[in-house]
Amino acid sequence: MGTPQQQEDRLSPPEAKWWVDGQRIRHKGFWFKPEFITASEAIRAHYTPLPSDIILASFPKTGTTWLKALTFSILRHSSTIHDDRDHLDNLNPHEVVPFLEIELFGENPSKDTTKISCPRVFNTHLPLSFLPDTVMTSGSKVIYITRHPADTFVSLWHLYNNKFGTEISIQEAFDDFCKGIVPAGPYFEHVLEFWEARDRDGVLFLTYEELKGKPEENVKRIADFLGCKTMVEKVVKECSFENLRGASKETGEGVHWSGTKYKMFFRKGVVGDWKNHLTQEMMKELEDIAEMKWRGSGLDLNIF
Ligand code: PAP
Repeated sequence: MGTPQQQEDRLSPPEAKWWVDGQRIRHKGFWFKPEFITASEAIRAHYTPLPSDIILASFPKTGTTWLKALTFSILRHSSTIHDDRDHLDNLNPHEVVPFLEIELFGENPSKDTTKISCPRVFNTHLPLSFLPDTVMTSGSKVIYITRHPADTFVSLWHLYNNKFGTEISIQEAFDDFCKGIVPAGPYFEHVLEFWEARDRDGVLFLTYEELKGKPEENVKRIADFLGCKTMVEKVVKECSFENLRGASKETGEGVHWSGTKYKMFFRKGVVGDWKNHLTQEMMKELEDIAEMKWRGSGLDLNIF
């Protein structure tokens, strides 16, 4: 018989090609490039979270870059945690916070992270169930950011159109998003895993929409969670969409490990852009999936 996932995997082969950039494998219910699955196993085997670690977790296109910038800036302008981090004027947020599954354990499966100065700030697109259990018991802090699924999808679709210089059919891309065959997908399960952990000590669950709506209040919330007294207004300004986008233009054609030019991480930065791209039927389909997968959990992200 096996687990429901094993039964499902027997019915449909756990391998797929996603849009334009190659093979994906389903592992424990989530779709990843094979190398990320290997890296996630290395993380579980070799990463020992410290109580001072800060882990920024997210599904792609939900506010990762912004959260990296904010955390970096909060620490830099903190009067309670000594930190001599460089300036975001010169660096893209992706250069200052490494991905656990890429720059660290992706490049070297037995990476020695003990040399990194504390507080160590890491980022991941892995689901909670792929991380070591000790992430939740070591006293380290996990901040999860998420975003309305329709805006997440639209942001992802634009990124891939830009990156590959092609117009991917929005309907086909949307169907894959709904099926969950996107990097780190399915989106709905990814969000649900962290939502279910939201009340645990050391977890902060945050939304892109909250940050856009009340940036000062939410930067303070992050700083309090990290135990920092910081210069809230300065952080908000330094990490504003306009400021980071402007800095990314000045740093030129820098390219992220994924082949994405740094400036592509700053497209529009608004809430509700999905209304310019999705039909009412598409939105209804997302609502139905959310209703089915999140029913009874209390999670709704203002979808209903
Ligand atoms: P990633 O997972 O590839 O790193 P991520 O940073 O999570 O991407 O998401 C990018 C989105 O955040 C983009 O949204 P859009 O396509 O709808 O415009 C990007 O514009 C937005 N974004 C990046 N920085 C900021 C910021 N400082 N303020 C608001 N939105 C931002």
